[in-house]
Order: sequence, then structure tokens, then C-alpha cells
Amino acid sequence: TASNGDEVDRAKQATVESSRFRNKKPTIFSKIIDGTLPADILYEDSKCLAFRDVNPQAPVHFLVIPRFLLPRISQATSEHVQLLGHLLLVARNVAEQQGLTDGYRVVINDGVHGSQSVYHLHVHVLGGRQMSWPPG
Ligand code: IU
Repeated sequence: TASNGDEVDRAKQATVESSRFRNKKPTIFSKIIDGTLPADILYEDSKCLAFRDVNPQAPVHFLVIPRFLLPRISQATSEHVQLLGHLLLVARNVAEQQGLTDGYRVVINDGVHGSQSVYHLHVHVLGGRQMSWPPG
């Protein structure tokens, strides 16, 4: 579903370079972004990609991640407004593509109390079953 292959290739390279420049620690998600680790990619564009979670917690469970390495939502600033909005719209579009017509859960885990395990911002989308509240 890549809209423009050349644009995506340039974005991949730019992301790798900007992550190095900013001296942020790449995670396993950087390998999915640069294509060295295979993933079941549902959507990608110049700013982000969506892929199935390897350990799904619902019949449909995918992650939307920015190519740009922002480790966690608590490090976001006004610089990231457009990027964050884009991630949520992609989450919504892929949820629709996945047929989640009865609703779904969108989650961002942050830090220790949020049980974040991968420090590359990711939006979880879970659906295909009834969710409960509050989460554990
Ligand atoms: P968390 O919000 O940081 O806790 O979630 C990380 C998610 O990344 C978790 O649901 C893992 O199953 C998922 N994941 C993945 O999809 N592929 C991987 O190679 C790794 C983790 I490591």
C-alpha cells in the first residue's frame, strides 16, 4: 500500500540519518523501518508505518510508528503536533481497512508505569473483541 516507493526510500534513509545525528538509541523498530527485520506491514508512507504486533492481544492488533525516532510520548513537544495527528489518522484508516466496524482501542504506553517496553513511540490499535475498562 506504499503510495510512492521513491519517497518511502528517501524517508527511510533520512530517518536513519536523523536518528544518528540526534544520538538517540535505535530500537528493534528501527530495523523494521529500514527493512532489515521483516514485519507484516499493513501501511506505510513517508512519515510512518503500521504493522501487525508479533504478540497480538486481540484478533486485530497492530502498531503505528513514526519513522522519526521519538522514544516516548512524554518527550513530545509542539514540534511533533503534525506527526502525532498523522499517526492517529493512520491508526483510524488502518482500523477501517481491517474491518473494525464495531470499534477498537487505541493505546500509547509511556515509561515504567505505562509498561512501555520498546522506546520508539508506537500507537497500539486493538480490536475484533470486546475490550474491558479499566486496563490492567
Ligand atoms: P509496549 O507499548 O512498548 O509495551 O509495546 C511493545 C509492543 O511491541 C508489544 O506489544 C510487542 O508485542 C511488540 N513488538 C513487536 O511487534 N515486534 C517486536 O519485534 C517487538 C515487540 I521486540
